[in-house]
Amino acid sequence: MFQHKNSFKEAFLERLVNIHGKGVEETTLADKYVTLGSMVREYVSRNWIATNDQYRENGDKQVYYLSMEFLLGKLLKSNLMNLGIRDVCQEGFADLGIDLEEVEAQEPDAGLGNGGLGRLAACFLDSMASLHLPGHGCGIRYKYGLFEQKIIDGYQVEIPDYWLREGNVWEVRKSDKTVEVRFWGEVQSREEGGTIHFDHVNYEPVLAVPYDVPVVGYHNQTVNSLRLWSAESAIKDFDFGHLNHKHYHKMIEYKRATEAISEFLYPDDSTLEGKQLRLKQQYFLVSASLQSILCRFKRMHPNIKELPKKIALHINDTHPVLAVPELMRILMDQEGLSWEAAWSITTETISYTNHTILAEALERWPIDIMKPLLPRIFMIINEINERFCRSLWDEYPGEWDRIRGMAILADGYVNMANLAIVGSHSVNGVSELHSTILKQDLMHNFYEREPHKFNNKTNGITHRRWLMQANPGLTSVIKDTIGTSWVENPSDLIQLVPYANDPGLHEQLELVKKHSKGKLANVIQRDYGIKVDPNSIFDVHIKRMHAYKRQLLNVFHIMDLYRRLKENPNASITPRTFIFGGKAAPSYHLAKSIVKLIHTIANVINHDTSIRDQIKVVFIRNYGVSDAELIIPAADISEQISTASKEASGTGNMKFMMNGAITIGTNDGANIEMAEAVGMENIFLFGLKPEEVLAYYEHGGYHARDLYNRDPRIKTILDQMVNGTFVKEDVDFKSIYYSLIDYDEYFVLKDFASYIEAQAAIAKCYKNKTEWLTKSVYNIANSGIFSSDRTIREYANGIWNVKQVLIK
Ligand code: NBG
Repeated sequence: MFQHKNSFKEAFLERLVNIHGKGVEETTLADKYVTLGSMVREYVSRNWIATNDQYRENGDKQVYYLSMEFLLGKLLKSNLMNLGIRDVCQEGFADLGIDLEEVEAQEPDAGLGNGGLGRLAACFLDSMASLHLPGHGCGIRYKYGLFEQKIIDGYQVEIPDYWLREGNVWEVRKSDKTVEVRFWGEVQSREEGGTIHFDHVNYEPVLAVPYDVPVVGYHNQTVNSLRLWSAESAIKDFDFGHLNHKHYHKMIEYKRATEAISEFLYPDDSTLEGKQLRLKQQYFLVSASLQSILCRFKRMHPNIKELPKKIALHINDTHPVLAVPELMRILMDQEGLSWEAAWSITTETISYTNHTILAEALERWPIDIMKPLLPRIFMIINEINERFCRSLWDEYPGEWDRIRGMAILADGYVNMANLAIVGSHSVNGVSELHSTILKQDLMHNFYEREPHKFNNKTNGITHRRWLMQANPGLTSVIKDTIGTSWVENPSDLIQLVPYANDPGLHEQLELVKKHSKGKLANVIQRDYGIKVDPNSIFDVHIKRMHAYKRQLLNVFHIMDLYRRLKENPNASITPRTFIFGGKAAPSYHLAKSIVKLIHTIANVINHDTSIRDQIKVVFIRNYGVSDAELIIPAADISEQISTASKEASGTGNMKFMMNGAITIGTNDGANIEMAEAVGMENIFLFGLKPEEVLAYYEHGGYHARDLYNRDPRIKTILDQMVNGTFVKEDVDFKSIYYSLIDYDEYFVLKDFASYIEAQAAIAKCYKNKTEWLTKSVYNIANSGIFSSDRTIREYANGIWNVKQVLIK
């Protein structure tokens, strides 16, 4: 049906009418989306089955990427592109007077993630399938994704994101693969044939029902799977006795509690949510995934000891770390292995990525919460801890502080990162700097004991979505200049270097950028009523709202620029459009007041005619994957200005680079490797170095108030925040004000002068078109190593030991 536009048109029209039961004329764009989506899903299924058959027949080693988050965005366009059938659809639709892009826009974003960690998982799935690697995702089918952000009167308001309202054309419910996950109850021990067995009794069963989503490789036959688990009640199997009134209520309560497990994604990517429900979600994901993975494994391989040869389990941050005790439980309680045998299989199978050093994000669960909820799992964790601590006592006699810091159970908590390190064979960070900090600082004691476990895997992004799909204009310019080998081998983008000064290429790049900026400007005008000039510098800061990401520093630059224009009305600057986007965690008050502050200054600046439209400030509400695809190609400047040492890697930074934006950034995360790749002259780095920041922390910070008193620019900005210059309404930004003046944990004031200097250099550089475009070419040319294909190859070879499988 996708061979030729005519057969496509025919098949499409027939489906459209059949599925929706109305005449073609009456169908909506959404109907058309569902129709095309289901056709594509069906088209994919042949290869999907073939892929699974081949994996099974060959008994190839499989990777399972366990993650609480997969931030997929939309799938129709990327599936059409990966399948190589988008042109046929576009032509067929053109004949029918249908705009394919409009149809694609109908798809709701699958927002099953918070930010970088979830989006990284989605990029990895795309790379694994595109590189012919047998790698699958395991996650939760949240009914509600990350909340929808509304802005009311400048404030963030959260609305549930019921993304499944109209169903999901990509998923296939596999009821026959349902498994049971057990909570609560107690553990009984019994002796049998000289060994002790443990039985989990009086538990509450929850059914885990898988919904599989195909993951389509780029121009190959591979279709891997993303298995998302949904929680359902096991009413039939659960003994309520006779359904009298009391039992009825108990049943309703049980049903509600069960379904709640896959209801909501926790909207926080940086602080530990100490909620029992979150722990339930984590165990639900892990137990369901492991049961189904082992069931498949056992059908093919009778010898359980082969597990590490045939399966790699990767845990995305500590959220799925209960995979360690869960695998131990299955191997011992169900497979009858000894502790020692189970332990060596478990640690050889599991590997772990750390994604942050922020103290508040390091997971610790109160024993009081975990023990009753997961009695057998807790028992096993306890035993892991005992054995581990015993070996520490032998190695470090009397060093109680060291041992307490490394213990899995300490001070009434289960320390999840320690469990992850002890229970896996590989621990990696996500950029060189981050991995170094793990080794030298956060995990130093572990590193000293087992240095071989520690390694780095610098993050990457799929160039298929973030360049080819998001920026078709730039894609064809690159193809016209250096051909197409970079599509397969993104590092071939380096072939652009000889053209770095090429006026012809510059001209085309400028045209493409203008076009993208125009498109974004139209959306801004349409959705926000703000008129922005496509000739101004588009200076973009899009990511989660967090103090360490320092949206405040950006705001202070805007306030400073504005002050200068007000003081000198005839001054002319390089006009700028500042674009922000990002959600604040609902309970993160400071981040929410920064959202309000941005709206407050935007409101004043955008309406001040005296500055002659030289500055505009826009906040894109409900920022998500699809917005990023629109915004990034239109950006001139990429704001990557986190406090040095705090951003583990960043991945947005790489997307901008690949689209030719110039980075203004700190020496943090992957920015450092980007600078090494592109050269210092093609990136604007500023601010404290990570070692300086860490040294300040050692000594309790610095005196922010002195800076306030010394630098009149800073004083003016801070005073203006609270003295009514911007704030005509009844809000106060005192909490921001005091957070800076009293402690300034994230060195906003400390880096201010250096940031302003870098921004001035950027403004100057932008005036010289040739210089700017040359930098832009160098950025694109050197972005290839930040493709997630490179990252995934490193995981495949360095951690998982998994080989390519070409699907026939
Ligand atoms: C985030 C880091 C980012 C990093 C992504 C992906 C968490 C816990 N961490 O810097 O903050 O790019 O992970 O590795 O979400």
